[in-house]
Amino acid sequence: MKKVYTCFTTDYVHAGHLNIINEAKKYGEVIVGVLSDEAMVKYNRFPSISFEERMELIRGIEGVSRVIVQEEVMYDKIIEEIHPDYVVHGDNWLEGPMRAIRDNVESLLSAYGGKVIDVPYTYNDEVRRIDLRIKEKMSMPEYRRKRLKQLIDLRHLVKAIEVHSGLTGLIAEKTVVEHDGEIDQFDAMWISSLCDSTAKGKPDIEVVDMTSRLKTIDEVMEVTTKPIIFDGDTGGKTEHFVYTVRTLERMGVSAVIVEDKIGLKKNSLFGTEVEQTQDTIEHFCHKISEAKKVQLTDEFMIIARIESLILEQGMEDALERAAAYVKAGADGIMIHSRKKDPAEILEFCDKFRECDKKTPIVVVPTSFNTITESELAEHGVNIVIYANQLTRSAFPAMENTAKEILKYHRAKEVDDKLMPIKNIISLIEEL
Ligand code: SPV
Ligand code: MG
Repeated sequence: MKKVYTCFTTDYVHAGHLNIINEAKKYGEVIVGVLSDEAMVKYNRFPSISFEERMELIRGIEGVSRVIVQEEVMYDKIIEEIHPDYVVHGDNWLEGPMRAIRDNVESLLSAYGGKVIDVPYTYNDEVRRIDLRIKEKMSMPEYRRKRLKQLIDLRHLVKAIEVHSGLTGLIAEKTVVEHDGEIDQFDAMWISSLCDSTAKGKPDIEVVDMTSRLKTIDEVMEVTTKPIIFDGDTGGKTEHFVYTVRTLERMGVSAVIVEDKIGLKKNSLFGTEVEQTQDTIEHFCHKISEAKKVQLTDEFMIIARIESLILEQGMEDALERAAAYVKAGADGIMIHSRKKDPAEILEFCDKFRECDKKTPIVVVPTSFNTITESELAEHGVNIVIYANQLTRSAFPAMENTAKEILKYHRAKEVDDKLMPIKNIISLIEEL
């Protein structure tokens, strides 16, 4: 009997999957691979049920003879292992980033005469409804909140991008690329104080009040499922910060990053060019421990941000603070620098990791942007935040469009730089 292989990334079986199995059966014995959580997160979305439950779900489909694990998005290992005569997949992989997976399968199979079978993808109301329900479930606080911790365990490095609106949220949620045979997407979203303030035309000095910041979170949450890391600035007074933590946790935010500055906060990238005051270790530890006391789940994370390198207080100070903040209950450490050279960040990470193997490290490589994600991960970094690049790319594009319209007294000259009207309309899905 011929071997037919198909891989599922689903947590719900609908008519489309049954159709694939029925087609596959026509060619021989059907083996179904279930994509591991790690691979699924990279390629598709976070599963809404456990890996074991997903295996069980597929075992229950009539006509499936064997269910196995597929550890990687690309099929090299699995094809080597089972040597199928056919690989069956929905024809949705003929387009977009998934095309690279199909190409990979086709070239592996052609080496020994195997064949790809593309089955017409099932688009109907039931499939759409199920997709929508899963997305809605994933956006609920009880599913979203814990996701950051889960991702830290699953992913070699968690990648977050800045968002400050529904639209930027959609970019973080939906952008998937294929590059050099790898499929990738962002894992999480960063609600930056700089970009949230900039979007409102205000300076990054905690002048945009918490009600407004929470409204931004709500807008983003409405249209996304990925976990949120909130830039909590200094957290304000400890007595106020505890309320912020309670609210963020209830909303389903996964983490707040709170920085060890006090008084009028200015953006860190100004460094010592402006007056900024670092909090005392004792006072900041008290802020962390009071906030940890009000937290109701163990899913929410309070990440302490150290400004010693920004304020030129030296490596020893940064390391001393890191140890103290972890002792006070911080669930992670963010270390920041405004140097172009990543050396001081890497030195911090290496030294911190000598004594603390577990506490997650977060970095924001805005200035030290030559460093790659894998280099950061090698030095023990767990979360990388691209903190402002969406805003910085949108602003010049919009400004240029405004200038061109003023120059030519019409919009024709800029039209070829703009997203077609049809695309902007279809960017937003309707319920
Ligand atoms: C932000 O994005 O608001 C940050 C990171 O806090 S930084 O601007 O580098 O201080
Ligand atoms: Mg900020």
